[in-house]
Amino acid sequence: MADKSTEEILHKLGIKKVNESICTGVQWVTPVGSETRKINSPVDGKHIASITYATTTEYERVMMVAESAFKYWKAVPAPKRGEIVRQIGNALRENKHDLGYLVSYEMGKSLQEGWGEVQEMIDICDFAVGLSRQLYGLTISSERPEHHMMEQWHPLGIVGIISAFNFPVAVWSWNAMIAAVCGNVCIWKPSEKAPLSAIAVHHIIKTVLVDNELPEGIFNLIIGDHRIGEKMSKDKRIPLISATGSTRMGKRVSQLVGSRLGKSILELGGNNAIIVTEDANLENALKASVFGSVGTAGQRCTSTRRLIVQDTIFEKFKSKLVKIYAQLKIGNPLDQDNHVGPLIDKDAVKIYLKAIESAEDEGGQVLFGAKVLKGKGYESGCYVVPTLILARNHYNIVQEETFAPITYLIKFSRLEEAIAMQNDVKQGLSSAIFTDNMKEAHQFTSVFGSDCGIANVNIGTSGAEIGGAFGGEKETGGGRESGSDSWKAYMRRQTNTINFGDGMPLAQGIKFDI
Ligand code: UN1
Repeated sequence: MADKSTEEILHKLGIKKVNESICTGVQWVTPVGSETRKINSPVDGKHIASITYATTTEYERVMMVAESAFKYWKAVPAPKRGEIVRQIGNALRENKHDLGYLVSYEMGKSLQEGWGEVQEMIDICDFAVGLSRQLYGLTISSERPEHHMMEQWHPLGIVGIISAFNFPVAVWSWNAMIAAVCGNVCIWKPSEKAPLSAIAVHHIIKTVLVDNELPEGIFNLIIGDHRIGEKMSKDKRIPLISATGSTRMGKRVSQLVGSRLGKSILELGGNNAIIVTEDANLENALKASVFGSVGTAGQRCTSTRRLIVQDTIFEKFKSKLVKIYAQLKIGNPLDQDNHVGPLIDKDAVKIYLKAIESAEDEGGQVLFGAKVLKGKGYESGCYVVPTLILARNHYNIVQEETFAPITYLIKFSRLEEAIAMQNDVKQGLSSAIFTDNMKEAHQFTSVFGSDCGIANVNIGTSGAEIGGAFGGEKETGGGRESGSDSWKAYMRRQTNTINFGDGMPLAQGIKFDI
């Protein structure tokens, strides 16, 4: 069992020994099934709590309440919906410490990052509140006399959210808070690897929904295995599925949703590179490279996987990087002295080891790491040493996204060559260049530069702010979530032409006399 302070936090967040896995926002539902799953912490290997998986019976119940809640919620004025989201943001503020702690304990990211994740939730609530008064459409000049043309945005209905273990709560909020102010209701299937954080979120938001006497079905949670995700993807009653996770999972979701001509927002794998040129501020480039590579133990879709460094500074950069890696403290992520926590589970450790082996087989040279930690403090078996490998961009393993702290160092001589390598992977999420040379910076962000959804200058590949649209191209899936005008994906656009005259002129000058 978890220690006393953890027990207290779990209790405060409503986590019981065995938890219901279905919530309709204001009501928890006990599943009829008996398939129970134990959730162990990658931090210390201890059993945190269990959940009972949802079955198709509960799935139908949730769908029914969601459909009826949509009829209610879409009629609530958008700024009033924003007011509910404002209160959810405040409830999250009050619970930031505890929820961040649970995220860290359940998933293994550092406590700072756990709190940071809850902060992203709070920030997106603030963003969504403002947005609730800005769901603007355009007016367009009609070619016909005494006609008005305009665009309106209407909610879609039920939005399905499938989220991954690495951001067990924030990704839900990017989708759910925006979807909610737009007038949609949502159904969330969190990762089976980190469902307790999702349960805690629903305990937190329940108080807001109950206090405001809202009906059940606006925010729904359903925890089960991939079969629930498949059901959601096939379900015609869900016009939009937003899925975050592996490219393999995303392809499956996309096929199922596409075959019924539903919409999807896909936020899948990344293979993110930082280009460091000889004109870079080396200290900053090193800091960003290390954080991007080892933050969340390399388990962000925005993690830095490749460092493409100019030949003239390569040796200097490499030796400084290895020195920093040697100083990284690996251990319990709840201890703020540590820099790197565990991987999510032992399967992830196997994948880490296999990737290193593949890199070596292809000619890669391990510069640091390549080790699983054992002994006191590492009992969970999930702690690995962040690894640096001298590699070439075309290696098969370098072309893959490995969800672990493995970073490939690659040399270049001309910027065009570096950009070509940066783009020469299947994924297209995030990218960065470190340079103080204005021409290089602009080239990187121009049409001749990065092909990714995110292209940064003098900051790393991870840690995107919620105000920007988040997502990427190619096998990353093409979806955009969170800020900017991503809200449009959660609404349907309606073009209205209104004739306020006495005649009936036709467009394109067509005459039709009767
Ligand atoms: C993810 O890993 O799925 O930009 C999301 C970042 C975070 C979000 C990552 N804001 O690193």
